[in-house]
Amino acid sequence: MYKGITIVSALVAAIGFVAAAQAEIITFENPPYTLAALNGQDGWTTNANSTVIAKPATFPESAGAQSAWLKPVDTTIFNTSRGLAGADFADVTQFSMLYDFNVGSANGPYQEIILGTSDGLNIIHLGVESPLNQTYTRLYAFDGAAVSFYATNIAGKRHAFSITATISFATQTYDLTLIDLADSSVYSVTGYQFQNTVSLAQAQAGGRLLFDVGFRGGSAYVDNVSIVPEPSSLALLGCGLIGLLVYAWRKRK
Ligand SMILES: [Ca+2]
Repeated sequence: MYKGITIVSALVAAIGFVAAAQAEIITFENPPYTLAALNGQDGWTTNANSTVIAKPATFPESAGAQSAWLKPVDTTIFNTSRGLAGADFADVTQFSMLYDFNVGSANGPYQEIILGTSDGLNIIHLGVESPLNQTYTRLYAFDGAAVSFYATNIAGKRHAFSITATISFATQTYDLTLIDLADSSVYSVTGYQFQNTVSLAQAQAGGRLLFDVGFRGGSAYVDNVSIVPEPSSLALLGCGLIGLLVYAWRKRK
């Protein structure tokens, strides 16, 4: 009886692990996007500055024929496009998306993607810009008040990136990998600090993926957006336990 209960407990832990590990990716098919499918609680919203459209021919390989198009209404001012609300977070959370941008040629155009909370606390602050009076385009990430550049010249390349970040609330850091889809070059940082101190509780209370797009030129497309809370170490322990039980059961037979 005791062994039976243990096996049931391990099974429950394993099921929990599988549920937590399932990635739900927003592919923006069948516009407008309305399905509450990301961890059962997402809500992609569009406003005057964003909509869901057919994927441009230049868009990188991704699921389906639709993408979210973030567009400027007035290229002389800062526009904010709100994206995914109610994202679920765990101690370790993986965020990924495809990002295809064109910053245009107006003075000082830039765009930013922010993964943060509804309280305005930024976890990841990632951007692309063509600095005023400069001829190059660069990618940057904010780390507190500082700005760090891990690619200083991406001009002349296809401006489409695969972005993956693994966020740790325990250490308040994230690992970030960008793959340039034009030439497969990889930019990565590890152990990068959150821009703001954000506890797991704060993120769970106000999780929101903001496409805070500072349009002063150009436009952007996003696709395959996912935020996946990774399984807890306890659930992993359950999986290890079930493996041991199966081994013991087979040995007895
Ligand atoms: Ca799509």
